[in-house]
Amino acid sequence: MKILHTADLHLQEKNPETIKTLELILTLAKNQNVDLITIAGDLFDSPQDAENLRTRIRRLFSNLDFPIIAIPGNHDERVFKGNLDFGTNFYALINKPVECYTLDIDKKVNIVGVPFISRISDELLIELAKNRKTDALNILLLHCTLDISFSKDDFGEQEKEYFEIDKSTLKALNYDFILAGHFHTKFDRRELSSNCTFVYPGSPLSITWKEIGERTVALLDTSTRSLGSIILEGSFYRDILNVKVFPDEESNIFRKMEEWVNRIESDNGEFKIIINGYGKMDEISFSERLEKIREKIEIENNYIDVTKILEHPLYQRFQEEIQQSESKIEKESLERVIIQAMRDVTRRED
Ligand SMILES: [Mn+2]
Repeated sequence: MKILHTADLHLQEKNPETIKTLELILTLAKNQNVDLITIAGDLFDSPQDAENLRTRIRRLFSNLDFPIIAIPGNHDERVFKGNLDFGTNFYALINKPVECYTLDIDKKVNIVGVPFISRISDELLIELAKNRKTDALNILLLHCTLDISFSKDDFGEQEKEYFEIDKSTLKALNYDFILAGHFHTKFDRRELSSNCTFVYPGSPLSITWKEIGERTVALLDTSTRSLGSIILEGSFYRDILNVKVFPDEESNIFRKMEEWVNRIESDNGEFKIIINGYGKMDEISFSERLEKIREKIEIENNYIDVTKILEHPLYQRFQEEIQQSESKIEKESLERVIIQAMRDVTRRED
């Protein structure tokens, strides 16, 4: 059985890209012939969005060849209660502490969903152990913060503390796959043990400037136990190119920026180049050459012409010393430090 797994769509009435992303996911699911879609929380950005979008979503989630099952996350905790109709193929696992789901086509796959919960409890752990089936492939759906060294920024908003759970607790539950949500940044797969795989699919579109790069969903084939990511073509994403200029590297840097812009030109998103560093090219010529790129893209230009410093006798003496160094990286970083130091000194002299 094939499962397309996603989370954190954050459907928002005021952001049409979120609805478009859902349509792209449904199309991809059809093309991949999946048997099931799982959504591990935050399908909706807020209860108000769920209320306003429900009839549109009902049309999208009906007349499909596969079911869609979802658990509530911290953004849509209560929205599925009260017999509301989100479509004939849609089913939310809302019974606490856990709710099980099996598909007619494959009773050997046991899916256990954990609806919104703010912190781990003994009751939950007992129920998770109880609902694991010994003669089936066990899949856990979870909206959680795994105790791996992510930064707060990797999750939606400032909510790292939401339902924290550690790897050893999860591993001990002995589920084959943990299909998770809440971590937006990117697809992240970890082997918790030789037969327990944890995956964050990454949010399928960029919601803020924290979700950078092409967006993905996860695809699990239960018969081969293979789990990978697929790029969700056409989905809105943001990307940043950071470049560091260095004397004599100016043309290479321009080539790099132009190639990057050409590559993303047809993509759906917002893109930014951030330029730092120093060079010999004068700043006006540098900016003029940037204008051609800037027509298409936002550029933050912090470039500094340091010709004067490079010609300074003190710098040239440093240069001779530095040339002794074998490694190019070391040379460059030393030169950067010296250029910066000399800028500080000469600014003070002015
Ligand atoms: Mn989220």
